[in-house]
Amino acid sequence: MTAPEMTIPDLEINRRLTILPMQEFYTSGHRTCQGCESALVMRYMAKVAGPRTLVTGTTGCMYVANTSYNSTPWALPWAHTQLGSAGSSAVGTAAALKALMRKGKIPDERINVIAFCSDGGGGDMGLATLSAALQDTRYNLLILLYDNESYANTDIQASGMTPWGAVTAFTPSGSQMRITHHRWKKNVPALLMAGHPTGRYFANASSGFGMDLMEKVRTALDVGGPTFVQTHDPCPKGWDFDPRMSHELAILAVECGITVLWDCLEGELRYQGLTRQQVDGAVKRRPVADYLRRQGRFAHFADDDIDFFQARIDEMWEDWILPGVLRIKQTPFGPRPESGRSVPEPTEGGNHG
Ligand SMILES: Cc1ncc(C[n+]2csc(CCOP(=O)(O)OP(=O)(O)O)c2C)c(N)n1
Ligand code: SF4
Ligand SMILES: [Mg+2]
Repeated sequence: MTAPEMTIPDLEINRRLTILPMQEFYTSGHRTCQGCESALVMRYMAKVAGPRTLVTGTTGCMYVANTSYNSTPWALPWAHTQLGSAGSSAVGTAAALKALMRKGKIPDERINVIAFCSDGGGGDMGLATLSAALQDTRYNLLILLYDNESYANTDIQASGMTPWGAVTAFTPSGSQMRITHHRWKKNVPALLMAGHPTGRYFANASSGFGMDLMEKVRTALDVGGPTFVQTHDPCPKGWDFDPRMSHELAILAVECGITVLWDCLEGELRYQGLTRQQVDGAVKRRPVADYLRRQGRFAHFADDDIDFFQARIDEMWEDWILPGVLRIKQTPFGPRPESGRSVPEPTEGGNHG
């Protein structure tokens, strides 16, 4: 069978997307929850990757809900890989392709390799494999981490990327202990970027900003590898809100400065869209309460908890030298001007760690 026509021509690295193909490569046939933004991320990712793409994905919602018996939304070659092994599966797939091409068993052509994982399988369990993949400069590969902020598929357990204070199956709120999740969210894209100078492209995106997300996926694929993109995806089941609000919540997280749209191409850090306007001071961040108060997982928050959350977000915007990206407030070259904030501890009932 001849390969389907490439629907997006090869782009120069880092070009803005102006034309999108009509074709979908993640289609109907999945069983994700109504309003699942991670499913939308898969659709965006597949659309801009095009048909000459191999995808692997770790155990989780985007595996289980997309592989019901005799039914799948994938119109691309797709394979499941074990929870925690996105990085190794990306390297293995890219290495196998290269070997087949070298031996002349398949034509030597560009084939995208994408391995996806979520916060549990990538940000916690599989971090070591992501690290190994991002050190391996022999292959072109993209790792996409869809962050739905819990181990969603096994009924919403807290991960290292679950926001502070959120209720999950493992971190309920009770009369004695209002807050039982005490860990501040792990910043995986910055962690990977800071520690892997061999990585060519790192990006933080949001399901609420589809064009930005697709441009980031496309940039990653065009620059080659190794590359990493993370997306922030509201999950109605895990976060406890009406599915109609999914997209709005993703956008709100950016408006409040909780999700930061940034990327780093070959060592050059940039901000995008609304985030960029916030960094430039052209747009003010909304209060985090606007985002938190719309979700059942934060319904137990007292005003003090909101204040604590707001102070942490303010700190990362106002005191960090790279706002919202890396917690560096002071260097031998000096602090950020106007900094000097101290973040309060959560108050009675909110701090039982
Ligand atoms: C090694 C291993 N441990 C535990 C499990 C059980 N398990 C399957 S899916 C899953 C949740 C994964 O969470 P995440 O990676 O965040 O993906 P999500 O479900 O949120 O899409 C778990 C714990 C497993 N499949 N393999
Ligand atoms: S639990 Fe969340 S991530 Fe999983 S399919 Fe439902 S909405 Fe999507
Ligand atoms: Mg998850």
